[in-house]
Amino acid sequence: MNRKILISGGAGFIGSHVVRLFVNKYPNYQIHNLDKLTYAGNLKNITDIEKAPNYHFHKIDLVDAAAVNQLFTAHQFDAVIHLAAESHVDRSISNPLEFVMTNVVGTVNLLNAAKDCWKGNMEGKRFYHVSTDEVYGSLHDGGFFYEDTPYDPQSPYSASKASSDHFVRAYHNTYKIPVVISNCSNNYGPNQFPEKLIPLFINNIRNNKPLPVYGKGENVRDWLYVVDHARAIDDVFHKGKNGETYNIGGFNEWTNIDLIKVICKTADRLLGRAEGESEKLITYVTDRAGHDLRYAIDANKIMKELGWEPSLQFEEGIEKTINWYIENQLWMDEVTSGDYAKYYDTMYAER
Ligand code: NAD
Ligand code: TDX
Repeated sequence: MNRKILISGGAGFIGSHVVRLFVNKYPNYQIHNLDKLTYAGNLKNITDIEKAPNYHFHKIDLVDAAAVNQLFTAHQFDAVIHLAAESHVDRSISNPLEFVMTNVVGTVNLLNAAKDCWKGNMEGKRFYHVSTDEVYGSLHDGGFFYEDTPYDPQSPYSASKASSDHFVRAYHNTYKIPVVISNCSNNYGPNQFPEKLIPLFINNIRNNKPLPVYGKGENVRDWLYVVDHARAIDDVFHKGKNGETYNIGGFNEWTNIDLIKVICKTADRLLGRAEGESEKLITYVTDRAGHDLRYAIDANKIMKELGWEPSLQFEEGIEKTINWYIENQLWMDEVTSGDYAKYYDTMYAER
């Protein structure tokens, strides 16, 4: 089947893995990547597929409704996989409005473009919204987040994602847009911007810089390898039921401090350092404001109904990840120096 799919946020961390999977696995699909290329968007993440005949890139800000409408009208997409977002909790604490603009207004702009284009013919259409487990709030007494857990977002980031989820459901209910939503736990793997815990700490270990642990390091996160999230997105996109939500997670919970010790130990081995060397860099710093204690996803629905399961054990995934950052020092250097931003001008100058 031929399809024309708009993927938003495809030059970011998770989006780049989703774009790669779809471009390679579905040569009959035309994959259009819409991205504003903020600090988090990096076309170097997808140089391996940028010349594929079924791949197209559009540098567009989702907040620009006219540009989004124009793109939709020009290409008549029959599906959307929406990943573009401001994604870092600490940035949302210093600049909440930026998160409202991209995550809420940007999502509504995309919904409106789909609604107008698909009016009168919703057959075979699909608007897939990629969201986070953080919309469910913070767990304190054990248990898991289920698909019907009430929303209770605690940070400006999760409030903006929760709001976008509500808009997607409202458009399904009001305008009958065929939608599907997934809420995933923390991702790790290659190409993650080094403001997030794992790439930041790997880079700091490499450079013998302090490892800033927020509070006591007792917060718990459930970690999933990014390629397994991309595989889950493929399953939800193709097999998920209209109007449904699917939770995605790795059943892989770690306190931050235990996770950091695993990273230190693995990095010592891979870098040929004495065991215990990197742990000396651990530095406890002031906690994040309103720091959610624990996230834990129950992923049984997607496993039972869609047959998805994670392919990698955590020990294997974290070693692969640390190795990737060690072997791709140039990627890290360009990201930390800001040089990657020049790539767009060179690559797309005469297009
Ligand atoms: P990211 O920050 O690495 O990438 C976001 C991408 O969106 C970037 O390429 C950026 O340029 C683009 N973007 C930002 N603002 C835009 C705008 N106004 N218009 C167009 N493009 C814009 O994020 P990520 O970690 O890859 O997350 C992708 C999605 O998955 C987000 O919706 C996030 O909420 C969700 N999610 C992330 C995680 C995680 O652990 N990283 C977990 C669950 C869900
Ligand atoms: O320097 C740090 N020190 C530290 O202790 C950083 C950057 C983080 N932390 C802690 C805060 C969290 O408890 O580590 C944990 C993970 O932090 P982040 O990598 O910032 O992720 P988190 O806040 O859990 O949110 C992530 O998972 C859900 C993503 O950033 C979101 O986009 C996703 O929706």
